[in-house]
Amino acid sequence: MTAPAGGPAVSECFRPTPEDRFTFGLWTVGWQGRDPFGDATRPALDPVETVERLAALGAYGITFHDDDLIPFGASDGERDTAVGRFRAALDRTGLAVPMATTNLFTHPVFKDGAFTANDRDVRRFALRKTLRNIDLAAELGARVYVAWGGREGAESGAAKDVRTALDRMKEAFDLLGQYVTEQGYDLRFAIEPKPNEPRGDILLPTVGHALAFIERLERPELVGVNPETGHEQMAGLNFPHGIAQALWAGKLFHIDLNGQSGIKYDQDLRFGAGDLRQAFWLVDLLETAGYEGPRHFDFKPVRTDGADGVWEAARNCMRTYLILRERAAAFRADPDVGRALAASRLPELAVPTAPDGLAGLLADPSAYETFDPDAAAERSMAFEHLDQLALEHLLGVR
Ligand SMILES: [Mn+2]
Repeated sequence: MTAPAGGPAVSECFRPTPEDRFTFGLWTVGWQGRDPFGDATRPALDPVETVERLAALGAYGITFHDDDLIPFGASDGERDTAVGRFRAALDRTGLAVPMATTNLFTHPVFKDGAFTANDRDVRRFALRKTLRNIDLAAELGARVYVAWGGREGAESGAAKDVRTALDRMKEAFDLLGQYVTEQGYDLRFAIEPKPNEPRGDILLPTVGHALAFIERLERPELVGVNPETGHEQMAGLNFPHGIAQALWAGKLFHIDLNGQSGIKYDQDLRFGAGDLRQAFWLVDLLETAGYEGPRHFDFKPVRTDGADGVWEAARNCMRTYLILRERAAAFRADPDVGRALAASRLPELAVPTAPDGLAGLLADPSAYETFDPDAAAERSMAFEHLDQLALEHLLGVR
């Protein structure tokens, strides 16, 4: 793509501003490179430095797990100091905290899960830990509270009675919903599905499972989903399709953007790495569907790089989103695309199938008696041309 004549150089385009609503988890840029096979390759980051750096890069906000900000087991005094420094950095930079979440997976106490641990004491502790951080989230102005149940699952059949575990999961979300209602917090929950890792199989493994679960809760209006690109793709699913269904259900409360190359371990690549075509369609969807929530990046800067790579990856997540936003807008504005969409009968999909109702459908001979299925089967859908137009816009040659 080329910069407009007389306009800024291409390197100056695609600079994020807070209006773009890009947010990052404290744990993302803060990832030290510790993996199951190797130790940390980078030193710990001070949350205050993270706030300052992200604000300077043009981000809108920052998110955190309780333990990212306040080390597990910290005294009340240590907690107040950590929160005070963080809050001062937010005030200084104007960075928002639109979302917070609970770490219910790192400490060994959560080895069999949190809300669905067989051990009842662990379930009660997990709820209290969550409620405590909900108070902090509300204080800092968060509107969404994410729940990723990474340890809610099993490696073997008899170890978890899944139907009973789902009863306990429902009990937990019903209590959380009661709490925010009674406290008067303007805070909704977003369940983050994931099929596996760290557990062999995790409960509520996909967007679809989570959407079905939410409808069984006492306060379903308070609970939506926080789908993550890589998590759906680890299950071989089409991420934009899952997002479209969440939007259709009015349940896309938050989104985790990153990259993943196919069905393998959770790669947490920066946004745009992995399946670039799905990233293009995702941005097209978010930008045309009226999604107004944060564009939250949940990724891990590659373990091979130092601090330079960390901040470059953060910048690149936002830059790639903005490039794809421009490419998707160019696709939608292209008159050739308009004609190709018409040839592929997309406008016709928006026409209700039987606006005259069941009686009209049954009384219409053209719907069955005189319908010629062979003739209809001969109509080309012309999808090939449409897809190539999209690819060429994505590649920047149109
Ligand atoms: Mn992930």
